[in-house]
Amino acid sequence: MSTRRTRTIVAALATVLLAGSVAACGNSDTGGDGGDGKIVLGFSQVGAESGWRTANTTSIKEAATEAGIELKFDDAQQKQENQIKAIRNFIQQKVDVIAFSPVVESGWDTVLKEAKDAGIPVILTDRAVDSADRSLYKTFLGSDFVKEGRLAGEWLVEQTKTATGPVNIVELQGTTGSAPANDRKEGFAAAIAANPNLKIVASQSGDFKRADGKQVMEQFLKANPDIDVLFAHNDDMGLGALEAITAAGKVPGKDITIITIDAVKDGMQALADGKFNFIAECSPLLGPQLMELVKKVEAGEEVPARIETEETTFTQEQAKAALPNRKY
Ligand code: GYE
Repeated sequence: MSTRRTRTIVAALATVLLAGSVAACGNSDTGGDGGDGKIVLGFSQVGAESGWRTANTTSIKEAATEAGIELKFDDAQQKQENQIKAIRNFIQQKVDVIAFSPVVESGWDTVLKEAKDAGIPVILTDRAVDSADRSLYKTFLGSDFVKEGRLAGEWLVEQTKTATGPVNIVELQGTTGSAPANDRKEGFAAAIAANPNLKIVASQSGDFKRADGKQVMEQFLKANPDIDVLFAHNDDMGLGALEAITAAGKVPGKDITIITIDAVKDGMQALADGKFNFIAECSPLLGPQLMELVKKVEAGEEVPARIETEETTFTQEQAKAALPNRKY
């Protein structure tokens, strides 16, 4: 008996138990599709908050088409309640596989349990959840955000090793409660602890967005006359902050050292132009690997519990060299 058929039966049984009525014993072996045999993937995306996110969405849509997978795509506009709604819709539509990038880490157990009870495998992509029950999802495909923060911090420690006085750092955090904001903060803080001169004097969320990055940086500049370093959890907030820094009469990349994460094209351009000083890469091109995983879990194959994305870091010189071939 095929896994998909098994799942269809499990789902049907769940329906019977829930509704207390006898579900029709359909002979369809095709999950939630229109009968053309394609695997149906329900994907709930965080939103469209950054250049990274746009590149990630494109990668997923293109890879689904390439793999012959029918994609039901939902944009949650950075709201957890929208993601939960989308996942419930996918369950109702009996899609074959659900994948999503959880906007925040907490609060997913109930809906994940619903998917499990319906016999629909779930894949986490890009961001993790903090659920203790590891049986609620098959795998997590994405970056090591703690490492990204640590690489950013280690570079700064190296640059400032001869500093004799305090080095004042401001931090633009990503979306509050999100895995990349929590982890990048943690990795960076751990790395800079190596040099007691390095101090975070202000740290606030800019929600991974350009406009918010600009606005929060304006406040930072008003409250702290002596900012030496900006650590932004993504390129977009760093790009927004550039405007605030210039408007305050300071030269980005010189008066204020700027470190970001992602390495999307606009960020790489700012780095090559000398406005940023260092970027830890975070790859958004997760589509092809995700589709491979979708096929495997749909077929009932075992997959590794964690698949980590490979990434690097860029200095200004390295950005100049890499820019011409940058895909996103
Ligand atoms: O760094 C940021 C985006 O979850 C890795 O989300 C992703 C982050 C990325 O908004 O730009």
